[in-house]
Amino acid sequence: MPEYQAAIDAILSGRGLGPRFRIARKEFAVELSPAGIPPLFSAFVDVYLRRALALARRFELTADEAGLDRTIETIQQALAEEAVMGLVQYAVLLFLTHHPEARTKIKIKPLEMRQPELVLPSSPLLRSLGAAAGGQFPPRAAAGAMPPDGLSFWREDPLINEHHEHWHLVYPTSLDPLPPIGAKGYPIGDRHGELFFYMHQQMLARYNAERLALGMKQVAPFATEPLTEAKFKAPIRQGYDPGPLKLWDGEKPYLFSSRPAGAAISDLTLDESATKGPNWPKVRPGAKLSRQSDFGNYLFDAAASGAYKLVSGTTVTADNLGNTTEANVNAVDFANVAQPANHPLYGNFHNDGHIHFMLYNNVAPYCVMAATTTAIRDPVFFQWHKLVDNVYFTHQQTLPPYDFSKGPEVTIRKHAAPGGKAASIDIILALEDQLPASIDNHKFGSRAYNQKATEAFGGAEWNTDYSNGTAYAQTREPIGTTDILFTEMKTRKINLEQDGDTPAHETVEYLSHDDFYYFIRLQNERETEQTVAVRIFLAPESEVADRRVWIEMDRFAARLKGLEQLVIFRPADQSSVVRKPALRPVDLTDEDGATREREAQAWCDCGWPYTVLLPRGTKDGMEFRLLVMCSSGDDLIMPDHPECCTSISYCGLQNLEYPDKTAMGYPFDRPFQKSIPETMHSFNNWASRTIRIACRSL
Ligand SMILES: [Cu+2]
Repeated sequence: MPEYQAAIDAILSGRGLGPRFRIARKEFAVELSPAGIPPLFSAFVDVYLRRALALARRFELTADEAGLDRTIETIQQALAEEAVMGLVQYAVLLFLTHHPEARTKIKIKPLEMRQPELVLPSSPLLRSLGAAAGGQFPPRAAAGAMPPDGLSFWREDPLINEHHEHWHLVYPTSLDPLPPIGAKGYPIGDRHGELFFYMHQQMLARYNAERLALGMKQVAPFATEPLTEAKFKAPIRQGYDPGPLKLWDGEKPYLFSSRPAGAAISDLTLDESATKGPNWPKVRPGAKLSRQSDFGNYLFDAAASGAYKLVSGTTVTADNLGNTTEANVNAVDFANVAQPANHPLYGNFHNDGHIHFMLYNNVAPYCVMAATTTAIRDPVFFQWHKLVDNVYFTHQQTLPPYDFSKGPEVTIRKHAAPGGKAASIDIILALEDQLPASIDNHKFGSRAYNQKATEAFGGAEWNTDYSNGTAYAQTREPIGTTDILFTEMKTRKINLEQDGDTPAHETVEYLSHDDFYYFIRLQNERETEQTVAVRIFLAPESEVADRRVWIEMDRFAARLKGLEQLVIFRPADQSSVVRKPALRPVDLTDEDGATREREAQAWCDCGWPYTVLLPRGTKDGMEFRLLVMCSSGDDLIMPDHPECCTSISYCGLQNLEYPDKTAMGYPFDRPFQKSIPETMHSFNNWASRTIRIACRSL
């Protein structure tokens, strides 16, 4: 087993493979001439992805028939044959993500250990911190976003980038006729298209919370409707220079190009077929920006009208619209032809966008938008995805509002607070250091402890307001509560490839937060038992009326006995959006990065990093609205074996249906009958509370 791991580590990192694969670090500084660079794999390019998926399938068959030893040989052989840099590595990642046996025996190392050169900050440490601290931006940095905006700490967070990489591995843009769910091969995940939209929408909501904290507006879409060629060709105000970032794949280092401020994208004219790459104008349906803008308009038409006018007989759903926008095998115009320029009617809008940005001037090497591991570093990623999200939003706006009056008969108490804010005595927060290490000799984290802790807020204390104060367990241990959550900027070292005996590392800054816990009080108004789906969301207080800013924080099922007054104790690290096990700073600072938490791997390793569960907030505390709403327990059916991963929000369940029957983003997935603030106040099964998030290190 360790041999497999070493072999795979070497393949995925280029390390330890002998001189052929080793490039002295100093050579990284030499920019290779474009002609000397082989084409780079991009998961946004269907000809490549199709090949990677086929290769992953070959590895899977080999593993099943001849074992993992033979699979490693097959991988080595593929490496020797493949001209496109990184393609075999991507196939290996797909194989390791999806193959049951390989997944338990071989770990995919964290991105920053696998490809440390790929997570380097674009500009030296603390530039973005300095920006936020002074409330003004530092002098033009040597690299990074141009002009700098103080958000590189977030866009360049190694774990957020790894999340994005990993999500696209779990939900690859499948391009071939698919085996049914549960069968071998790489079936498209259940509700893939809808999840594609939703996961990226949530990234935007989180990005916008960071922007608002810095006094910026929400991110603007790359272009507005109606889309035109001229709008697509307009200069892009903000550029991006990846700085020292480089990709090490096989034999050569790969330096990403930068995209200067004010540059524009253009029709794709580059023909890389001489280096075994694509002839871009031939293979991309949206190679011409006039086509790309048409495709976008057709998608908006479909979203607004509910019908695909170019394809008869299919009604628009969030799922098929997501598939068609991405675009993948379940796109409504997928022709199932083995030619690269598939999707003749609605184009390959989202993927072609990535290609236009990675090759904005038709000169290789590519910009960071080429790779799922690096794309979100570039501010234009969010502008592009805001446009993609506008397609989703346009569809959602056509849906009839929900009738929330039929919600489950549970009560969460709340009241209005001055200035349009909200309070709720049933949404209680506690920080780690406010919780006793043990209660009545029961250790923190034990079932008995949880039981005792919840007793402090129930029974005779049911009506007491613990928004911010101290409750007492029946054995008198104090439990503090809070109305403010804390974040912090921290640093850690990334170990780079060594040059001879000299260890090399780079310090990265990253956002983290204090551990926190929810105590949620729910009153069952029914005399009979019922199960409810508890949904927790967070939004910047100033924007609560905008349904697009709500960030999903958690989603779980709770069972209430008849007329029960239930207190739920819920640690934030159990969140359904978070990748498990939750990684804390202590798990990230280890010199070789090999803590038990980091090595653990299952389907659960898909999800949002725990360190960035909370937006950073501001020095003095930025106001946010925390919402708890209960919907019918019939919607959220989690499999009941304990091994089963609960990181369902962005990942669903492997080879199973997505476990929540409601639309993704529910209840924010469509217009509201009344305003959102009014709705939150109107129903017993909804409550919200204004809290603050303060960053200690600003
Ligand atoms: Cu993506």
